[in-house]
Amino acid sequence: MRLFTLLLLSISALAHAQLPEVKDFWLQAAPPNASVMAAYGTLSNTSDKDIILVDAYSPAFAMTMIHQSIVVDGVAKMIHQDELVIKPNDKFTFKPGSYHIMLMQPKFKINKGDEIKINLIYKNGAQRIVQEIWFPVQFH
Ligand SMILES: [Cu+2]
Repeated sequence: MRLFTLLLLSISALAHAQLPEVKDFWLQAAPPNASVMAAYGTLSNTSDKDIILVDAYSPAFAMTMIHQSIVVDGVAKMIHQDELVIKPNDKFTFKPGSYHIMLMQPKFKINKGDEIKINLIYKNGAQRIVQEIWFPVQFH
């Protein structure tokens, strides 16, 4: 079923718009009962058009947001990102202390070695395109 869905998504994606290549995604393993986790990885734009990431959603969490961590006057803050633009032949990396996919309120216990799904949502004109990715929970 999962393979079938992926194939279907790949085919429809090719027909409509280019999706980035997804590389090295991982979810930082957290202590039991942690209410907040973060995912990291790289999106590569191998197309000749901008790719615009506007949202993310994981069925394993109550809320998902795209954030950038910054430090202002010695205070750490997280800034919500409305859209991230990946230029043609460029890549974008989510990494600790910088951009991350913030995952809040897990719906079940998430352990090291689990595979978690996130849907990345891209904007293509008025259209929204979904890219479903699976990646491991691990310590880095
Ligand atoms: Cu955050």
